[in-house]
Amino acid sequence: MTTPKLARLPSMKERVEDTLSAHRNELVSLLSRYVSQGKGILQPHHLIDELDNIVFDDAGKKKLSDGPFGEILKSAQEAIILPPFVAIAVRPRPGVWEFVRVNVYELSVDQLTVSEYLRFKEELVDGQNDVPYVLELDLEPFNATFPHPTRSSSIGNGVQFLNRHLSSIMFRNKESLEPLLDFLRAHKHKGHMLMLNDRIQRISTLESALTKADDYLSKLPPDTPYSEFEYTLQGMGFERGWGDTAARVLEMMHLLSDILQAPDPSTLETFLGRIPMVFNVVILSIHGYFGQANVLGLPDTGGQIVYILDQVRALENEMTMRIKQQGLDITPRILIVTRLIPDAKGTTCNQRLERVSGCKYTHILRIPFRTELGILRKWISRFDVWPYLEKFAEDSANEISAELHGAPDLIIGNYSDGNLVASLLAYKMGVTQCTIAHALEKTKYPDSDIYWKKFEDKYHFSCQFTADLLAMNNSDFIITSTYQEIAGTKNTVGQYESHTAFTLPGLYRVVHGIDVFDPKFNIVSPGADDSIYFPYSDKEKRLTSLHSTIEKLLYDSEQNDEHIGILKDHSKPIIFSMARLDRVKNITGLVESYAKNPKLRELANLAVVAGSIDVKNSNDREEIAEIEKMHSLIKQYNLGDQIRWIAAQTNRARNGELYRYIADKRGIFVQPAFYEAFGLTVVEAMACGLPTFATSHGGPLEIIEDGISGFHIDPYHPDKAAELMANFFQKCNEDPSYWVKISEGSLRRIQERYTWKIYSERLMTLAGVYGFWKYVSKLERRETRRYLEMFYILKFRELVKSVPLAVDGPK
Ligand code: UDP
Ligand code: LCN
Repeated sequence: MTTPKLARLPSMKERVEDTLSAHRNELVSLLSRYVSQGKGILQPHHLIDELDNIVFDDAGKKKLSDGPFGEILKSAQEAIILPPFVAIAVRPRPGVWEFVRVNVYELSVDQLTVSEYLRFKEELVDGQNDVPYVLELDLEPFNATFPHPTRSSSIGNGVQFLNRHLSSIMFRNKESLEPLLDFLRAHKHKGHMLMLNDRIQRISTLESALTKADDYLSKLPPDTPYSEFEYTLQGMGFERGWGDTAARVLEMMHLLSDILQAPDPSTLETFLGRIPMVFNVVILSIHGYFGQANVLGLPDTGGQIVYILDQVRALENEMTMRIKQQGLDITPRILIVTRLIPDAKGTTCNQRLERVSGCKYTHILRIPFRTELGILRKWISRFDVWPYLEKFAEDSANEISAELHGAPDLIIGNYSDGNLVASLLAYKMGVTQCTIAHALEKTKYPDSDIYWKKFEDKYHFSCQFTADLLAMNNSDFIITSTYQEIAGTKNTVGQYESHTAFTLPGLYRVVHGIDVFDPKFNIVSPGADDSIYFPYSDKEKRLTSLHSTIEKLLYDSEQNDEHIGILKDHSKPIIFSMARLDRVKNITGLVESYAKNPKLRELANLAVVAGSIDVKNSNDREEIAEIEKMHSLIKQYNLGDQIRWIAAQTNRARNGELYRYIADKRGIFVQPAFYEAFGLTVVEAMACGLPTFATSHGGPLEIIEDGISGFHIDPYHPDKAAELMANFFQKCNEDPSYWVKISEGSLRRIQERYTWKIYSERLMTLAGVYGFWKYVSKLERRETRRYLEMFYILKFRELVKSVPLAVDGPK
């Protein structure tokens, strides 16, 4: 019998060549149109649009678009045009890339490697350049032996994959269980052994000790406290950490027995998640005003702070509960380490230590930016912090050790600056590192890699992208709020994915910067504090006492620094938006699209909470430009009696009630950003039951199910977005139950997916599994880390020198 041969899929090159022979004229006509546009980058919609423009009969076009080349075009992410060449970056599915180049004059086709493609792309900037040695960052060889999933749908489920790998490969025989035994014997707290003592040296001893303990414990009443059998268990080789009662100890021991006999992924995850490993956590969030009051909406001060303050409350509860259930009498500690800003503008950001309200064991520890010139007194933009971070990391290491009387067990970095410092600290202290990006800037600014020099003065992306690469590779695990943050969607590139391969001409070329299939990636979404963001229909909890100040904010006729504009007709529903007044948030875009749609202006009013109203109150360059634009739009479109512009609001409880007040009036929330990494306001509005229209560029695409729990809008098609809103209001006028239907859809979505309880359970489990993985992947990825260290020293430190130090004005 002959074995049937598997048909080989045609390569990209073959597919283009096949099309060239089958539809030569059509393809040449299309490619010539690309080339005629001259040197440059074409975006996916340009590529497809040109297909419609070729002068061929419909059948010819259809053949081309349905054929193999059409498939390539549909998954093309960009094309580089350097006549006579067209090079196309094709992404058949999330995380998978191929590159092909056609010479349109000679009709020849090449398949390119990443490196060749990037080199070709560099010609856009550098012209033809034959330098044979360009620095390439390539992390692939270090990760080649690590296990990876291959399906795009597995991306972001790292821990499940790792558990499957560990239970099938690592624990396949008795010898391979040794690392688990070593790991259990390694647990100590302040010099006291936890889990196992010296009596258990071998797997076989562990097995028999577990049997003995089982016999003994199953005869005790299940709620017998640990202290009553502590000495007996100690004699068998067990120390504290298994549980607080006989029942819980037994349960934990059964999990281990099961793993020793026949490990399965979910038992392993539960067991590792319950081992006492995390008592002290350090969370780094450096830039901005990190405070508990009067800070939100200030420049660079937004969701990250809300996220962390909610996160620590949930985490402290989870840690306290787990430690108690582990039968330990240990007080957890969480330190949020941030920048101390002496000129604190009426906030507490000039205090060294501040307890977090609602927490017992969590503090904000502030450390100033220091240089040879002394301490920096003023706030500076997150784009300018790079020269301060190394010293900040050193100072933090000392202060953290003093506060915790030792090293933490887990370090969590936030945003590019926090993640870089987390990498320096975790490397130095040998601690498990978790990375949270919140927003990677690269995807927010199109072509900010290839044309990085254009952005450099304002944004210093050369430092930021380098820091991001260092941190994401140094980290033991990465938490993201959505799938798209890692690997995008079928048609769009993910934030992490955009760091896979790119080039910074003149600096270095990244050929394998990150692998989105790496099992270090996990989607763990944040929630919204349910004591502040609860449904408008929850009558008992409503903060009606705040309604008079809310009404003043919205309708008071006084025009001042806190609000301008008037909502003349109080009976109309309100279109509401709230964001920092950054360019990317596109609040001005919303105002313009509202202004241009008479039907929408007729049906609803517009109220936005954003930034400052007077440029005098801002020292942020982007915010100042947006403030000026807001004023000019209001004037140009004569919006004075249909818009209310309210300055940044820092009172969270009142903001919560404001969302609900808007819901009472059957309004909507709009998030119009050009790009939103996640979008906490979207979750907040939905948690209050306010129908939400949010950008399809970024996280909200995943948070909202279009037409069910809200609506997607495209900020690049503002007229369509305005029309969608107008139609919504019209439909609600005809049938008021439609508003309720969408409102209920939003509430359901939040309860199912976006809660802090789910988040904190997951995070603690991940800390356990990755702590174990770090321990058993023996070399602790040391090769990668040494390579990254070299890159840090040779490249990052040099780049930082080009960022000017800030100068404090007169006091
Ligand atoms: N926020 C606020 N007052 C403002 C603007 C924003 O309290 O004037 C809060 C908002 O409620 C949300 C956070 O700041 O909790 C913004 O988070 P989001 O994720 O929407 O955006 P980011 O600012 O992090 O980019
Ligand atoms: C930063 C952002 O830009 C937002 O999209 C996120 O919601 C926020 O951080 C919290 O992660």
